[in-house]
Amino acid sequence: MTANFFGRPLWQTDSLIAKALSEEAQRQETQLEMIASENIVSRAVLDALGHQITNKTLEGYPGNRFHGGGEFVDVTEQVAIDRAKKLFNCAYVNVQPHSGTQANQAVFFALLKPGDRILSLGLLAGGHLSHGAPPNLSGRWFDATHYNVDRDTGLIDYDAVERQAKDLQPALLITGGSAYPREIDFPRLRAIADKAGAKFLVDMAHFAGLVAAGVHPSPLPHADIVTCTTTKTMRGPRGGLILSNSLEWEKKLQSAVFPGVQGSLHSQIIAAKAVCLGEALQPEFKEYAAQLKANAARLAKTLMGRGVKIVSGGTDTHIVLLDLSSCGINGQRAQDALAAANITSNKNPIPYDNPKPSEWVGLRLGAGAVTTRGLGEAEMDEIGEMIADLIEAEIAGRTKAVASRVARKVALLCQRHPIYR
Ligand code: DSN
Repeated sequence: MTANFFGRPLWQTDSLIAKALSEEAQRQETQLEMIASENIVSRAVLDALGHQITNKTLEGYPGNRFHGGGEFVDVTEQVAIDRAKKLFNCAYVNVQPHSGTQANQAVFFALLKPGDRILSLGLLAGGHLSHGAPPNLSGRWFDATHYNVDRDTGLIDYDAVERQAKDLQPALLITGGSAYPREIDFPRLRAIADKAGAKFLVDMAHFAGLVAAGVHPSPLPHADIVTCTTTKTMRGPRGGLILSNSLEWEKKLQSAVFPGVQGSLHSQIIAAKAVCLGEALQPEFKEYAAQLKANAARLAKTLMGRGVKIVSGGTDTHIVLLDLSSCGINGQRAQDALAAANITSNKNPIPYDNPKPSEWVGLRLGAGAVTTRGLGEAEMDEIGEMIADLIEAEIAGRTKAVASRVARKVALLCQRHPIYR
């Protein structure tokens, strides 16, 4: 019985799940992944994720655990911490948050009391659910107000943020999110936070990889605390990080993560985070991040050349947010049209959009996964043309014919750029 338990691979023990995993692998191999929060991890990260280190339960921090037998997980966690400090040039790092949302919850637990006022970028303007959106715990437990972007430029309206902060005197000013495609003026927001007596949190979940590679300004010199995920542009395992340039919050943040909002850590994720952070310290990562930015900019340019409206008129990051408001189709229809040709994307609100997801008129694209796959600017031109063709076809009601032609081109691109050979 034991020999079977330890010896039989998944395909022998559970054909239902083995089939779903195999089909998912095939889907990833044969589709162009354009969801901005996705990427493709290295073989080395996958090795760590699938390792028996997952069996280990531990609470606490390296050298100070509640359970025995933690000496090797301690190695992985300390290496992850040291690598993250070096990568982001900061004084404090916690690598245990299970996600970006839990990293944010831990920061709230450390800095705020229930009912405190927070001021963050609104969800429709590209903010994140965990920054005080009404259905999220953060929106129920804190008194959240949101700032917006300028209707014409799509850029954060810093003067309006300053007025709001002055009136509101929030305990915490938050920036960052899921669909803001431009660089954020961190020094300006720091000054606004200081004038209002607020702490300043930057959630760099989406652009952390660009910061790590030095191709995007770092929020660390300006924010009290920075959070991020190790997925997206970091192209690592699912999970979060908390970072700070100062040790002022160390004690509070350590106890906010454990035992504040989490119990035991995810040992296999900590090991995979260490691997991903090690990869991000290599010169190849800088090349990837520079290419990623160039690819996103090229995609935006190609689409605009075809008359597709892009929120803020371009991008400084990996995100390209399409505004379909004048096309007569919504984000869902565009997402479905792209999916018919094996291009994966997601419907998204644009600034000032209808709050109902079924009414959203945005489509969010990201260049992370295709860049990791080895595609460059020439291929981004091709992809931009294909996406514009699909959107035009959807508007004209002839998606089926166009999608089958585009799908053949997508298949060729995917064959030329295989993953996990
Ligand atoms: N916030 C979601 C996104 O950006 O897609 C998940 O990270």
